[in-house]
Amino acid sequence: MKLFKKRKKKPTVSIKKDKEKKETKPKDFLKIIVAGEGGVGKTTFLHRYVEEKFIPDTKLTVGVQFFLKEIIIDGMGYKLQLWDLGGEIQFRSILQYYLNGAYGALLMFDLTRMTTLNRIEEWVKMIRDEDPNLPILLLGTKLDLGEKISVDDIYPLELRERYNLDDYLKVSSKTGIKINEPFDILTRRIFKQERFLKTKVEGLSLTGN
Ligand SMILES: Nc1nc2c(ncn2[C@@H]2O[C@H](COP(=O)(O)OP(=O)(O)OP(=O)(O)O)[C@@H](O)[C@H]2O)c(=O)[nH]1
Ligand SMILES: [Mg+2]
Repeated sequence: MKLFKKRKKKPTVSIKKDKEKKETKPKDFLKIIVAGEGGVGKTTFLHRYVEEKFIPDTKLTVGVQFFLKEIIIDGMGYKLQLWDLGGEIQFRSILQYYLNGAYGALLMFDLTRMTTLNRIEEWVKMIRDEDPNLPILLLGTKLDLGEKISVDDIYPLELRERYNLDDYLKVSSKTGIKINEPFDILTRRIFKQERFLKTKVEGLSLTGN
């Protein structure tokens, strides 16, 4: 008799825990685009952000790949749905279709390859064609590569100014420098938008604690 009572109790407790968990989670996803030329480190960066580890042997992204992450900013919970767009030229024609419904974008170039910064303009235009007001953060990647870095800050800062980008940060997935900040900045920026407050706020961010 004693054994039977014990067995009955256990599942009751775990079901209650699950229920409590569900009730404190955010309800919907915030779609964020991660774009930039092939090999700049987008997939590596997202692995670092979501799984908190550096994966040195990523394969090139075919089309699009998804990552999910739940974060809490200023006491509010958000579910980020991160769309990692393959940067190789052969995927360029299909990417436009993935932009619809995005709330923000991270645009990345490789600090050791000036050519990847030169192509940023093309990416900005593609994104702004879909949504002229989309918040965009510019990220220079592979900051750990020290002497190989060939892009001077003045160029990305000039682009930031010219296209009214929301910020410019230098990151490294290898060392873990500034991995969380871009997402925090972008999420705050998204929720500051007047149009967002008016039309999209319901159902997107939703927990408190
Ligand atoms: N040293 C260093 N290497 C990095 C870093 N981030 C990425 N890499 C390397 O850069 C290469 C390309 O990284 P990916 O993340 O696959 O690049 P991607 O932008 O996703 O490329 P596509 O999928 O083709 O668009 C890989 O060999 C990574 O190991 C970094 O912060 N530091
Ligand atoms: Mg990739």
